[in-house]
Amino acid sequence: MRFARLCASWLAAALIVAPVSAGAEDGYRLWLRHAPRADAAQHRIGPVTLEGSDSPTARLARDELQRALATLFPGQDGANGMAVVLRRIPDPHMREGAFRVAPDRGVVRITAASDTGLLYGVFALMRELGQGRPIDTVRLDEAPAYALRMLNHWDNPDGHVERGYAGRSIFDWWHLPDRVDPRITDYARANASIGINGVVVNNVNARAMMLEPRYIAKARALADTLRPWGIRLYLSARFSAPRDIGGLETADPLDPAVRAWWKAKADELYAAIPDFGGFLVKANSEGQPGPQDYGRSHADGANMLAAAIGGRGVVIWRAFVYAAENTEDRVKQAYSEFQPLDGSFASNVIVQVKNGPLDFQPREPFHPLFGAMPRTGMAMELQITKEYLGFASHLAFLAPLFEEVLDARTGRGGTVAQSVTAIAGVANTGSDRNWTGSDFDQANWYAFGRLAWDPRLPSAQIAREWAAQTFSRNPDFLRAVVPLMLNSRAAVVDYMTPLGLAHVMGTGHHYGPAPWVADLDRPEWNPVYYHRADATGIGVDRTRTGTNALAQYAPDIAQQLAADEDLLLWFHRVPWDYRLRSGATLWQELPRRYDRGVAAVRGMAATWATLAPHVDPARHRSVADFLKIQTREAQWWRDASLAYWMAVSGRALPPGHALPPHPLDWYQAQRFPEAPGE
Ligand code: BDP
Repeated sequence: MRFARLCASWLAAALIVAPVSAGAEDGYRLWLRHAPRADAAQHRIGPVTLEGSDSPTARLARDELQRALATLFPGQDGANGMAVVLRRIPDPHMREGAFRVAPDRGVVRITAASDTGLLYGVFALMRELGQGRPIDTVRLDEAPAYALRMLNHWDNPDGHVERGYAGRSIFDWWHLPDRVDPRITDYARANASIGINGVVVNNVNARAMMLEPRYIAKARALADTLRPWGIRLYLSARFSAPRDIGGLETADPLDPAVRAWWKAKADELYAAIPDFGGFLVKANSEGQPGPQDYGRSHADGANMLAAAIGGRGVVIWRAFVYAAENTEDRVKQAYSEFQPLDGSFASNVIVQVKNGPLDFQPREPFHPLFGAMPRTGMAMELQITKEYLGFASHLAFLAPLFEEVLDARTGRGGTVAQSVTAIAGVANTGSDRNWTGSDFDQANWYAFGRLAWDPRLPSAQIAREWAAQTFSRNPDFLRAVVPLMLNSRAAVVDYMTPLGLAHVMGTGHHYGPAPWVADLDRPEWNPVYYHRADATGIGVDRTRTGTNALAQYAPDIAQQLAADEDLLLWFHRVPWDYRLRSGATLWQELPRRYDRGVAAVRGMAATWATLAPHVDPARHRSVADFLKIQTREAQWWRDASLAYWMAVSGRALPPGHALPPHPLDWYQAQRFPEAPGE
């Protein structure tokens, strides 16, 4: 009898896992694989029940947990096991999305004041179980640090993704609204599992077309699919839309007809999508139209849209601005333009600032606007897609980069994390089967969501959580892979942009090294603008004797930044024989850093090779192949950069460093017009 029941439940469980385990691992299931636990037989898991709500979201939460438990603990028949009760409770003190998980007299209780909170509670419990925790020891009491945790997709309506390295857009605009790709549900579920609750579905370099009725119908179908997962849809809006598609002569934000057009457009959007999140706007930046075309300020433009949206949503206005006519140091321009506007933005405007003052480089100081606009709602924008960090083929775990900026003290009362009310990440998803182009880039999507939920989470914890759920919870595996991940971004800094160098990538596509480029139209498009190397020295003087960008920081922070040798060439111009605190000269230290970066990548590849016993062959192979590419490209970065620094400085390499195998003009002659993402 006992045996028969065991067989029956084994069979039931096998049926549940069969469709998943039958195919090879291809990364599609991300960190939500719920691989069966080796200790499954030692646990008795009971049924999952739902109390206090029967909404689509609450039912999703229950079903999600039921399915996960059946996969994590195969062979359970539900009898005499630890039951899980999801219960919505009226608690005005619980923030939206907050939840508690606690064992209580033989059951596990997940409680929340909203259905989305229940859903997050379920995913949080699954995360713990996925790492091997016993169900009756899980105790969680969490609330999100930010109300807005958003992805920004730079996806175009034709399916191309700007700076996308994972295939085409996942949004199949052409077939919407009639066909909503089932993948959108899986995408929403993955986002919900890490707490992401807002999605801007189109590129900041926006087409006005996205606001036409035909596209509003498409957006509505997407919004309907995202909604049960607690996700609101937002649109990037082109500022000149009243002219482009509205038949008006002007897009002047103070013109009554323009204001009326946007108000009617917002009403039309809310009629179709009652929980529409609002607009994201890139204005007067890199050729995009904006209020300055009419002599108006960023605040005039943002406030006009904010009035159209009203209390229904927000306007997210980007501070990524720099102008061709402006001779001011590019890294100073956003602060110069926006800081004086503090206090003049409407309450439903959020100013979105990139993590650093330049542009998503492997390493930058934090943006001086953080903490400098206390009367303005601020968001931080991070780039999850690796435009400047080796695309999808380089393994670079970005949590340490995100953590570095979140934890930075602004000197104006608190950290960067404390100075913002929202977090946005430029998405790295695409139509590739594994979503992000490479398996390890899934970790950056995951890390973004986890840090937007709780910016105090240590990178090491995030790496461990992700790797255990995605690959294997074997302790030997985790002991090797977590440090590999944690050191990977520093390796990229070493082989691409050591000691505060920046923006030395190939023109346009940003693939590979090109520090020599000096012939582009705008001065600040040229890598030479960012290092100014010649026979006498290298680096940009951003102290008082130079552009004085340092003065945009609080005085004690400016002092610290000025003393940070890892940012040496960002803030200072120094002779090649400049002596570092270690006693080495700059010319001795530079090749050491490049070599250290290349060696680190070789080390990563060697470590990964030893992990084959823990990872399924398909994914192991794919990561190993990418590491081969990364090893070759890290070497290329090192060789090309050193060949160029040798030429401009007129110096031979210090002893102990191999000569680049090719002359400089060989590196300069490389062309990659087909590089992805541009
Ligand atoms: C740069 C990208 C460009 C984006 C721009 C932006 O190269 O494709 O449009 O940022 O953030 O990093 O607007």
